[in-house]
Amino acid sequence: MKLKRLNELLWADNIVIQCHNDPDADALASGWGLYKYFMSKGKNVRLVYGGRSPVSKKNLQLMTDLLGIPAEYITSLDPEPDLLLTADCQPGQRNTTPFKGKKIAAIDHHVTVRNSLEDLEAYDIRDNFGACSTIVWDLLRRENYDLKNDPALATALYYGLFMDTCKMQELSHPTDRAARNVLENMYDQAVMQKLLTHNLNIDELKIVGDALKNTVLSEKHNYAVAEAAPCDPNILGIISDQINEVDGVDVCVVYSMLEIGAKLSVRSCIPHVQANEVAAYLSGGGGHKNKAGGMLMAEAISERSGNTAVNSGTVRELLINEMKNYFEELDIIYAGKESSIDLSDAPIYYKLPVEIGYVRAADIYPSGSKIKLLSLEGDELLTVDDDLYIMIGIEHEVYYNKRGYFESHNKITGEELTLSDEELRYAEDLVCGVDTETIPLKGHIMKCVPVSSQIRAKPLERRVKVFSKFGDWFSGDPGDYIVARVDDPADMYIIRKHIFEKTYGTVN
Ligand SMILES: [Mn+2]
Repeated sequence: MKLKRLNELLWADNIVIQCHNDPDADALASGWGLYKYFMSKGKNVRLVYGGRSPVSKKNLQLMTDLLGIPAEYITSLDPEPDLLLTADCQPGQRNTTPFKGKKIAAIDHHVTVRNSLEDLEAYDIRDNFGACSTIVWDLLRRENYDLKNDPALATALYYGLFMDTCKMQELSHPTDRAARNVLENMYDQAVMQKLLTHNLNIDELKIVGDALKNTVLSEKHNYAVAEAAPCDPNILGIISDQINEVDGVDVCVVYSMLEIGAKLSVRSCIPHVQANEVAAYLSGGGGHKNKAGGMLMAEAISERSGNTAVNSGTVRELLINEMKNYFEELDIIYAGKESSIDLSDAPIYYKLPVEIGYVRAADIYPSGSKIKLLSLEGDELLTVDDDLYIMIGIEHEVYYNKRGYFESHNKITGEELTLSDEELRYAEDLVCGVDTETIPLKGHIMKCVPVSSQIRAKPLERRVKVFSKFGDWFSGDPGDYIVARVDDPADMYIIRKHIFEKTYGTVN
C-alpha cells in the first residue's frame, strides 16, 4: 500500500530503520529522520545498515559524531522487528542486505527494481526526487514534526540533500528545492561548515585526476564520457564541471559504479541539448538545463546493453552509444523559418475549459518585495507589483503571468479554487517569500479558465527541439505534441503528451 503518512506505521512497537550498505549522507539523514519520528512516538527503534564494513569516510564519521546519529553496523538482525523500514533503498536491491522483519516497508527515491511493490506493507517511492532526505522532510512535516527545534536533524537532512544532488546543483524536483529553502534557515551553521570543509579526502582528489585522464571525446557530436572510481556524487560533479569547460565539449556525462548501478552527473553548455534532458534520456534523472544527474540501475544497464555483466566497461559502452543516439535522433526546428515543419494538414484542437488557479501577488505580498517561484523550469526571483499574477497550473505547478497576458488569456469566475491538502501543500511549497515571511496561499487561490485559441497539433515521432519565434525553446519526445496556432502558424511550440491530453480537445 502506498504510504501517505508516517502515522500509518504506528501500529508497530519494535521498528528497525535500515539504510543501504555503505550508507551515504542521504541514507543516514533520511534513516535518522525516520528514527527520530518513531522515537518521539515512544517506539522501540534502531537505525542500522549491513554490508561489508562500517562507515569509513571521514565526512560521514564527522556527520554521525557531530550530530549524534546512532547508526549501527550489523551483520545479522535478531530478534525480528515488527517493522523493518528501509530508507534510501528498497528490499531486493543489491545494496540492501536482506534482513528480516515481520512486516517490511520502504521509503526511497530510486527507481524500483521489484516486480511489485504491493508485497510490501507500505512504500513511498518517489523516483523523481533528488534525495530521500526530501521525502522524509515532507513526511515529517505532514506529522507536524517540529524541525525548527531540531537543528541537528535539519542539518542532517540538508546535508543529505546537498550531497545527493551534487551540492544542490542537480536538484530536480520542485519539492527538493522547497526542502532546501526551508532547511537552509534551520541548519546548524557551525556543523555544516565543518562538514562542507571535510567533503573530500586525498584519495578522492586522485579519483578526480584519474577520471579526467581517461575522458572519451566524440569529435563528431562534441560530447564526452568519463568514468570515476566509486565516490560521492559531489565528486562526480567536480569532474563533470571541469570536463564541460574544455573546448570541443558541449555535453558531458561522468559516471561512477555503485552496487545498485551507475550514478551519473551530466553537464551541458549548449541550449539545444540540455543536461536535464540528457539525464532523463539516459536514466530518468533530472536537474537543470546546465547541470543534472541520474542513477542508471543495474537492471536497466543489462537490459539496454544486452549484457548481463554489469561493470564499468558495459556502462561506458552503453553511455557512448546512447549519447550518439541522442544526438542523431534529435531534430531541430526553427519555427517560422524554412526548416520549420508544415502543420497545415494537422487536426485542429481547442483548449478545454479546465480550471486553474491564480493569486494576484500584490494581494498577499507587499508591493516591491521579492518572491521566489519554484517553477518547473527553475527558480525565478520576481519583484511583486500590481501586474504580477502567480499561476497554479493543472498539475499544481506554479508559473507567472503579467496582468495584460493574464487578462487576455483567461476568464475569471470570481470563485475560490478548492484544492486537496496535498495539492495545496505542493503549490504552497513553490511560492516563497525572499525578503519577507512566506505567506500561505490558502484562501487566496482564485479560479480562472484559460480562453481558447485554436491550434493545429500532431504527435511527434522523433525527438525534437523547437526554437520558437520568441527566442525560447521547447523539447519534445515521441508522443508529445508539436503545435502551432491557427491564427499564427509561425507560433509553434511543444505540449507534453499528458498535459495535452488533459487540456485539449478536437473541434468537431
Ligand atoms: Mn539517496
